[in-house]
Amino acid sequence: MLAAMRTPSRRRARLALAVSTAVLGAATVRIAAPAAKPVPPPAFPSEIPATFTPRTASFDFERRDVMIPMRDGVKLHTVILVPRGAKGAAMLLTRTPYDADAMTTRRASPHLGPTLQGYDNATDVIVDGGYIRVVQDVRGKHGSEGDYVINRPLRGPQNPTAVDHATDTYDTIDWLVKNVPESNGRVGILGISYDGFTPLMALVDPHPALKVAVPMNPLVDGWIGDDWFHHGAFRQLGASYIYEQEASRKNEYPWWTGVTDDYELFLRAGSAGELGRQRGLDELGFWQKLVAHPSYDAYWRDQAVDKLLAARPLTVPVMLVHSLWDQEDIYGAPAVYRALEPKDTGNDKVFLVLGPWHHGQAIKDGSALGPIHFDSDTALTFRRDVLAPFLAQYLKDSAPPANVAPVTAFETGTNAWRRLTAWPTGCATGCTIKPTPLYLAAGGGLRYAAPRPGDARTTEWISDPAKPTPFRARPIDGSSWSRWLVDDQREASGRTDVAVFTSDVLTAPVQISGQPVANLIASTTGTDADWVVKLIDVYPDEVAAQPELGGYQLMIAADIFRGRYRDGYDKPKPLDPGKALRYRFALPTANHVFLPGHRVMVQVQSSWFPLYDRNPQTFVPNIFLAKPSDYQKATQRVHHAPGQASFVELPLVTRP
Ligand code: PG9
Repeated sequence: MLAAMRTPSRRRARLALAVSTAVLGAATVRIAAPAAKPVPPPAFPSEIPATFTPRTASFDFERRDVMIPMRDGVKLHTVILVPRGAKGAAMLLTRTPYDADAMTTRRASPHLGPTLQGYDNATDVIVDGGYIRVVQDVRGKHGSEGDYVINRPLRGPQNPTAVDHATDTYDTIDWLVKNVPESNGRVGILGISYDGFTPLMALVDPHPALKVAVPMNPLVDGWIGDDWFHHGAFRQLGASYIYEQEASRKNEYPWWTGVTDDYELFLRAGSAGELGRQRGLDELGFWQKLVAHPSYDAYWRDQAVDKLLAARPLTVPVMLVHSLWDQEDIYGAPAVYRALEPKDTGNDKVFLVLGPWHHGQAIKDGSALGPIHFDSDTALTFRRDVLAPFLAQYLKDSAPPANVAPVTAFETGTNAWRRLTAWPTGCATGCTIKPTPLYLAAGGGLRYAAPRPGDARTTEWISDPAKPTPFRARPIDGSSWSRWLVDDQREASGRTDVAVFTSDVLTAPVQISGQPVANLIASTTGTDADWVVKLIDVYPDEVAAQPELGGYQLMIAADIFRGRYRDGYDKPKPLDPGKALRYRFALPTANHVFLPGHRVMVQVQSSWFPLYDRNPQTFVPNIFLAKPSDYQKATQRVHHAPGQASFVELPLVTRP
């Protein structure tokens, strides 16, 4: 079809050329005259108008794109979506590095709900609530001016400028209340992850119009337990995120791997530092800071948000939303709760929600996580019964007080929501939490009784950096990343580089609320080592209602600890080879009931690759810069002898 049309048009062009030559020739004979003026090229205007204004009069919302000036003159790109006919409506603000335009044009639609759906799945709360939706690019990203610094620290030792997320939020709110006439002058701020970190920063010297903050899955401490390190072990899978976020303002350079299995990619690179060099990450400011600050020094301490907020007054009600299987920021929300709760003397400022979710699942379908089903859409319940009334109470002019408990916690195992007065308490009244050691025992046992004389003293395995233990079944390609914390741990328990300890079948429920604590007595033949401890619920051999759960090994709380930090996170030291040393660290928050018929399991291993970089097992000052020859096999031993007992301390709920 296209080829057939091409020939006649070329012929037409040749004909036109012949005619104009003949005419010009005739003219030359009759007039000996001035040189011919150059013939202006024919006009053939672009079909695209210089400006185009979409006809949106029929839309049920109005979109305003504005550049809001900050106190230093930098302007931040902000999208304001005002429901048509809104009057006296409150504003819900999200501040993001993830592109305000993309977040507000997910689908072209004349309706606000579908327009936001996709990125902002809490449309049931935002749109049905009649709020004015405001989404702003943080400074330095996408449409905003200024310089980008990941998780820009507060003004102070780590930020020499006069601006930070607290001042930018203040200036934004100040502009909004003066320039959005449809608003009632009240603003709430909410968001997930990075966009959950910004609501926390908004609590520092807040604008008086800020009435409520809902940080969901916020990054709080990037070294202890959120995105970048866990207890000193580097989360190198974050390299792709840093690359895309920092290689350009508008994320123009997609990360590439060239392999189907990230295990191969990171193993071939050698160290995280070497991967950074090969890929140009070493040109990016944040990567340079990671490499320069592998330990918990002032760079990290000064920007730990829980510590910052603990040192300031709390005036704005805040609801911290935590996901019990958060694969990215599993530390943050409960840490801020611990920091703020003592200030909340009236028990009316700090609220905590614990849901059975992955990172961000609170605004998605919360009926299941992987194969684990929760008997109802838990995320919908949260949004409808907790989040919506909570926001309304503080933002709407005449909303009734929300009947929201100080702590709303989903109990996994029994699949029930609990209304609690504080966290952790285990039950509404009368329960106590009794830290109870569950001992690793000779022969792979796990019991409340301490080790006995005469039992085998250690369990050992070889940890080989040439074959690190995968954190999930290979190939590891990023798919289903959000579900990896609920992967079946049978994959690991069958390996020779994973030590496994299992209880007898339970005859009564075992309920835990809070952070289990790993207390390992361990030795290595190397001079550095990583210790991964996983607390697991082992399902009965057969589960009639859901056969694929027969024998399933579900992680309830698990984390990694880099051995060099056993004397202090800021004091990396070589380990004494062969010496039994104590490693004590808290695992992430759990609220779980191990049911009768189930068993409790603890797995211990020395790598979780490639999510975490490999420990060379030879002490080097900076693991980012480890050389291939530094990576050495080691024999690891956990001890379970009298006087050298390893255990996991359970936050056991005891009922009156
Ligand atoms: N976990 C992501 C993140 C948070 C904070 C800093 C950098 C990354 C996120 O999902 O936003």
